[in-house]
Amino acid sequence: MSIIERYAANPILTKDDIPYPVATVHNAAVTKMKDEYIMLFRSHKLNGRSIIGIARSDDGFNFKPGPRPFMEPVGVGLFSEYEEYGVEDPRITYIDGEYLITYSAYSRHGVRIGLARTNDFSDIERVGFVTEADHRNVVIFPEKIDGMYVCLNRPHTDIIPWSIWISYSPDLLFWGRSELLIKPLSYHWDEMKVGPGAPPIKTDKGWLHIYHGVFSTMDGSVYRLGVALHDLKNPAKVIGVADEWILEPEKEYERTGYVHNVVFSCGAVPEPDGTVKIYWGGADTVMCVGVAAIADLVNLCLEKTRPPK
Ligand code: M1P
Repeated sequence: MSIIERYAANPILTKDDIPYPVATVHNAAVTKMKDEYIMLFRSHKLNGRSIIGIARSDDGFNFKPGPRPFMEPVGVGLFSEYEEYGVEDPRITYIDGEYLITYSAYSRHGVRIGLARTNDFSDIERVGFVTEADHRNVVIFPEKIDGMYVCLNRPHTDIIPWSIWISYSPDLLFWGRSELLIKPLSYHWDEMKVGPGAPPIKTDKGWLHIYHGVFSTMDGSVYRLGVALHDLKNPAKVIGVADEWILEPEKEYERTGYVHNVVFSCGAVPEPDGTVKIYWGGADTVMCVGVAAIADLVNLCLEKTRPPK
């Protein structure tokens, strides 16, 4: 039996549900605002560039998309220069009474991470860029630790493999004290690259972090999901990285699409009953959800581990 139970009616959102023209609906952040689930999803427009849409749900499974995109590249100022090619792969963190949204901003200068904030998902304010090029996959912890904001991130580099780093900030804009935490492992399902997935979830055993790992094959790359556990007081201390993946492309809607063989998560919602709803893009084309017991994911990190680096 799989550690994540796929929702029987997956995919939960596709391009056919969206009331404006898009080619894909994938890699969505999801959060809860009071009792409502808010999803921010990435879509390729018909010119191949990405925008971010919004959808809402009462139960976390049935989502109704909004009538228009939520975030598109802006046309003026600093943001226009760095978002020119599109905005992608949002993550949402609720902290200090507001929702922070990190997203990949693409331009002729590469990819870097933008930060926006909102109180209610009706308006957003763009705050700034929190990395230079080339970075992707920034997830912010939902609590300050020792007075500092904390994030996991993933620089691109050809010198070391794409790895998961941690950084700290006093004000959300200036980040530093960076350290490499988790590297791809040779001849392992994540040997090509790893990257932060959903913002970490607080458990009594540590911060549970769902990440993605990539394996290169003669038939292209395969994207899977894994889990790691970070110390609650010092998240730079990795308590355990599970040796086995928790989800791989198995269903037709994960194996075939815009990019084959991809499951990619940008969001997970912990529930009061000890389960977590994990959201992932299937084949960079559709949105899916599954449910896991948080204790099972934590135990996997503690009982079947591989070295973090
Ligand atoms: O096509 C699979 C994924 O490829 C990239 O992922 P990464 O950040 O690991 O390089 C991104 O383009 C991601 O959006 C996409 O799902």
